[in-house]
Amino acid sequence: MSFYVTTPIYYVNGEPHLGHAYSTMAADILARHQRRMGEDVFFLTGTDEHGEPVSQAAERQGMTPQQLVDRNAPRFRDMVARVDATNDFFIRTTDRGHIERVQEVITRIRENGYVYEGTYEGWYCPRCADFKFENELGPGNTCPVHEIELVREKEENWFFQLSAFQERLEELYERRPGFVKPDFRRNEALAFIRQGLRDVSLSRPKLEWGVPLPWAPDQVMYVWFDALLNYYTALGYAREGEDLTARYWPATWHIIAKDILKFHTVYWPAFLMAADLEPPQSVYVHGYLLMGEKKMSKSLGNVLDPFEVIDRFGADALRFYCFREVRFGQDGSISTPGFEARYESELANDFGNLASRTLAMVDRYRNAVVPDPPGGDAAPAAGDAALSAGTVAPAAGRGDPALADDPALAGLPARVCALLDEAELTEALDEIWTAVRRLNRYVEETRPWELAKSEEAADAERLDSALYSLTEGLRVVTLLLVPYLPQSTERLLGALAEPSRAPADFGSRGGGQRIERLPPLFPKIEAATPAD
Ligand code: ME8
Repeated sequence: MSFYVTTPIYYVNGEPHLGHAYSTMAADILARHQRRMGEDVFFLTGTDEHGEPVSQAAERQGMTPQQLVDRNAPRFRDMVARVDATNDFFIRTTDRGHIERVQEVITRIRENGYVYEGTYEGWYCPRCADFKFENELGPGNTCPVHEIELVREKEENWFFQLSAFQERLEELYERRPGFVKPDFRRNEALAFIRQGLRDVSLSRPKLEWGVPLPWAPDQVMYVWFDALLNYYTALGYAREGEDLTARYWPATWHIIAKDILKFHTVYWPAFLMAADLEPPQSVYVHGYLLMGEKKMSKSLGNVLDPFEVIDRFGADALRFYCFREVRFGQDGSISTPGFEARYESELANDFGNLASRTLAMVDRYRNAVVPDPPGGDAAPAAGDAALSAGTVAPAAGRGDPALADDPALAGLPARVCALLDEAELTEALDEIWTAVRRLNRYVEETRPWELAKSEEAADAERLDSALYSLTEGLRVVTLLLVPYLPQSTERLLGALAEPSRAPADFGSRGGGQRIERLPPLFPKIEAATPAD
């Protein structure tokens, strides 16, 4: 099966900030998850480089728009690499391949009869690059997003006949209840459609920086249609000499935030239908990361720099924090003290300690060799089978039923994978964390250090069982955490002598493998920042 996930393409006239990193990390977690399930994955991100804000910024800085975008696009590419995203391509809307395909699609839409010439008058926000309806305006004709006064614009241009798609969009929403997630966002999109759709302008006459309309090259395409098409055009030229469209289209997930809901859940599917193309399978609309009460954004000037956070805590910690602290799909506040608290209590203490104490005990009490599960490989226990995903190889080992049958661990891989298939990034992480904490409690309950002192044969067997079960539990939670914590789990899986990656093997292993001890996966904050 193929799996295609995208992020928004970011406006190249600003600096990349944590909001951009957030959507990129979310899409990356989904891409890594599907790859480790053995799927054929394509992951796209990139930059939105046309439109008025870019040409205005270039003019202010005394350079051409092309110079400005060539200077800024690498900053976004760098952000993507720094958060450890494994994108398969980075699209820029100034790519030749993109421009040619945009012109092909728009020509088809015109041939299909959905484009006409007319006059447009309305309130225009240059930062949103969007005309606002009267009922969308803030007090005093302001933009509700950017809190700036809007200008009334009147212009001759070409229109896209969005109104022709009202019924087909309603049908699409009816037929595919999961088209937009979470549900409350689906309801919002559907309410917008049911209000009645008006045609939208397809081109801007006063701008030069954009994709020229093939039949009227004095006008450039409205930047939103140019930008939305990136999800489709990239597949045509991302691999030289190969067209990936049939392999990956329609996209499985578009990951976006709520600010661009209307474009992705109303305009975009209609635009695709107008070109006889399939709409995407689903759009996940996440919330805003807030600093205090406000949306974090460049124009509001309250940006948290992801690069600083990564320098200080590492990319894994940032990836973990964002999806643990803020429920994916909802708005939520983030802060530096919040980072520090979660880092210490959850990464360093819960997970880091579980890993180091498990490795240390196997090393000390069993010469670094994971004991065989009591009873050998022959007869898998019911609880042990429940620990596996259900779709994977039959269980080989036989762990302590006190752990394997515990609701926190029984069936865990299947539950986590099902949540990740639905892009429920926070719920999946909650499940894993409950298991991490259960494993730590298991150490306290079994007290291996006391069993190790005993001369009794039964205690030696208990110690084998406890160490086997603990190592096996740690191996499973580590495999499950791979998409969130790619660097530290790679080190830990190496130390656990776990060979499986894609597909990950959640079915339980026997014993006999030699482990290695590791320095702390998440060093104390003071130690991580000697310069402070
Ligand atoms: O809108 N919290 O680009 P953009 C969470 N080019 N996510 C945030 C965020 C925040 N505080 N701030 C930004 C555009 N984002 C268009 C998109 S797509 C065809 C064209 C993320 O640079 C979030 O994904 O303004 C949001 O939708 C996106 O950045 C907007 O990025």
